[in-house]
Amino acid sequence: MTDYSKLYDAIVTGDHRLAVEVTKAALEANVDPSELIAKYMIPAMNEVGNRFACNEYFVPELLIAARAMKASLELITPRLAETGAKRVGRVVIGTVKGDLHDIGKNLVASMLEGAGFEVIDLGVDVPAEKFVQAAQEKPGTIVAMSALLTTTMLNMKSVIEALQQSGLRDKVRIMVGGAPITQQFADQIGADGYGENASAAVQVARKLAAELTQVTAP
Ligand code: B1M
Repeated sequence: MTDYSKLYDAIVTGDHRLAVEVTKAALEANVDPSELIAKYMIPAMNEVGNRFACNEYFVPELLIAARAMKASLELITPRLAETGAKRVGRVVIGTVKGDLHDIGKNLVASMLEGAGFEVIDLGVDVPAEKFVQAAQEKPGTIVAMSALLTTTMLNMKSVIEALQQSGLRDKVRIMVGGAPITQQFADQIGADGYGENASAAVQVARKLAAELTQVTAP
């Protein structure tokens, strides 16, 4: 693959115009969009996070880097969702209450759509009741939660408890993910699956959708 490292630089420096320009050029050259994400875009956001952690970057820099990342993803995600795969299940996805990070969640949502899932995106800062309501309206759903903060990851547990209290726990499958989440944490809070990244999330969702088919089979 041609070197598109300018995309990395554009995101780290928050240059959204350059990010769009390089992304367009790469897509015109038929570069695999997943490779652009894995090779340049996620490493760029990690670098931004590192610079933030050592006080080299502050919130404004995070915001302009996120704007560049999103500008590029806007061009890429239609390609991810364009596979024409047949419907394999339904996912209700959201970033949990108190948490505004949505880049990873959006990426997971697009990859799931590309894999044939119907995706209902509840957005960010989603309270437990909203997940419950969506699960009520759409039985046989995978409830997918994202969290990026150690302070908000525990809200995933609240959602699981709320689903239990509403009598819906057995009718859905629950998957979790996000930078601070681990398999151990997922097991601790009683989730059914954990995805380390967007492609792992698709594998987990496929497995959970197959389980749901058995649960809802006559
Ligand atoms: Co925030 N932030 N941020 N931030 N931010 C982090 C998460 C942080 C690690 C930075 C750092 O300190 N190094 C840190 C958290 C520390 C902690 O909790 N221990 C942090 C902080 C502290 C904060 C604020 C508190 C800063 C402040 O205000 N002082 C604040 C909190 C706001 C809030 O949410 N209430 C804040 C704000 C922001 C912005 C709004 C400025 C911006 C977000 C913009 C947006 O999303 N629209 C932002 C950003 C950009 C980041 C970093 C730099 C990048 C996040 C990102 O988009 N990564 C981040 C540092 C980092 O992660 N290295 C950081 C790229 C994305 C593709 O990866 O989201 O991990 P990620 O998603 C991955 C996987 O995790 C997984 O798949 C994705 C694709 O591979 N995945 C799932 C995600 N969800 C999944 C769900 C699944 C399965 C897999 O199943 C359901």
